[in-house]
Amino acid sequence: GEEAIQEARRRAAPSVREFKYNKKRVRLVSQGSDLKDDARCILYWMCRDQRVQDNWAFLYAQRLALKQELPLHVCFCLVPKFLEATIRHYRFMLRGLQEVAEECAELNIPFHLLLGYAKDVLPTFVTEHGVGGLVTDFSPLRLPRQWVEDLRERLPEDVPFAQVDAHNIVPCWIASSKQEYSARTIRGKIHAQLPEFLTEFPPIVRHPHPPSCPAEPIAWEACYSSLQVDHTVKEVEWATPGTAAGMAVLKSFIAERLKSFSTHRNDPNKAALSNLSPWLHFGQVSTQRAILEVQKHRRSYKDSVDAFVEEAVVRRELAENFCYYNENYDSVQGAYDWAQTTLKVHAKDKRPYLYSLQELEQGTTHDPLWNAAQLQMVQEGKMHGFLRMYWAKKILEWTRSPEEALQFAIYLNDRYELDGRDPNGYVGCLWSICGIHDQGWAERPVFGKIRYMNYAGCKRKFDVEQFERRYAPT
Ligand code: FO1
Repeated sequence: GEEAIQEARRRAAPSVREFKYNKKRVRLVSQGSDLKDDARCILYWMCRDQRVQDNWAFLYAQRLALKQELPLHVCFCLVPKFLEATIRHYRFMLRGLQEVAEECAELNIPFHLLLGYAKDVLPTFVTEHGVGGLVTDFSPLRLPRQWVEDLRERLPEDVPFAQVDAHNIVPCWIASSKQEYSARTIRGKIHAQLPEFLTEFPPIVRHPHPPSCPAEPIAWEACYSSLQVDHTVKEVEWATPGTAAGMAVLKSFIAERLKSFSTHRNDPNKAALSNLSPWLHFGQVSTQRAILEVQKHRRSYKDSVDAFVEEAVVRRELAENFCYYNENYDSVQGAYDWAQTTLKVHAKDKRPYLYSLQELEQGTTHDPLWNAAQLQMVQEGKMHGFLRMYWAKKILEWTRSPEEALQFAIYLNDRYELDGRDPNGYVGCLWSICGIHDQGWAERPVFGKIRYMNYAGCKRKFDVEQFERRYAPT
């Protein structure tokens, strides 16, 4: 069956020893010294890419360890809070990490769950374990970039520290060296580099050099008491955390939904989406793996495969590019001049409705479609992609200013969506409210030249009432 095929593929894939690793995926955070001959292990600080297989950062760390004939350790630094994340997100993440820890144990690689920020816990860990090389993964967001920078400043000077973009297919800093204007300007750059980077992964192998000390057992339930997060936003039932469950969703997407992706992905009543974003956000499933698997069906479903590559690669990597090169990625100042100007011109326009954050959060506006979308997000932790645009644009229309609209949209997205707190989320909100990566449209009240969407337009596209019936207030 499928497992035997997977196993055969793993055996056929070149091993990490003989594999020619593309060093463009790697950059040095700090040089270290060549004289580190007292090294006792290599450490992968896992952060964004929370999986064992299909992970270029993990592979780079194992490769270093094999070359130097050293044990390999993996750690994760659990921070007490992260943006608007709630217990919904932490449980999803920690259950996934539990699977990572089990898989690491089978591979002779100790996994350490460290409580606190990297800068506070890793310098001691590095010294005590004799870490001779540190590898981490990459996120373009402000906070994780600060974590890396803070650690660099406190790390013993002789320890080389490398960063690998394990999330993107084309590494973010290679895809483009500047902020791209739109999908049109980045698409060609991404596609030109796919043959080089969209390659099969070698497997992480059972590590031949045993650790000098075994990993201390992890008290998974106890670590929840270190968190300072809201416990009222509950876990969702439909999304089982972890790589195995995420890979099963990928499989069901290919078997059941891929065929209608090109035709029905904008219909919130149809099951046509991959639904992978929670697992992709936490790195439990690699986007590159998803693309490699989906592309095998290009002969049967060419339009769907192309549409999926456009969304999962081009649009996603455009979002990474925006956050990486624009320090105002989550504020109106991040928008183009034309958009900031047009929003200012219309700042005093009368809003047809004005809602407070609480009214929005509870889904008690006059618009049953908007309320249903909001409830879908609150109850299921995932709003349909098409409705995300409508949802955010109405927040612009119904709040006092674009600044307030963006603040509310990001707050709600980060608090309820399993895939919130992600470049895609910020870019989605800025696209809807501030016209980022979009063009100017016919001028109208409140929106100015920002693209407008309305209820009547939705009605033309899908059965709005069917969707509204699905999400009644509880
Ligand atoms: N990464 C960590 O290294 N430690 C954490 O404690 C942590 C919590 C966390 C909570 C919610 C969430 O959405 C992501 C979280 N991440 C955490 C992952 C990661 O830092 C981010 O997903 C990326 O940096 C986003 O690009």
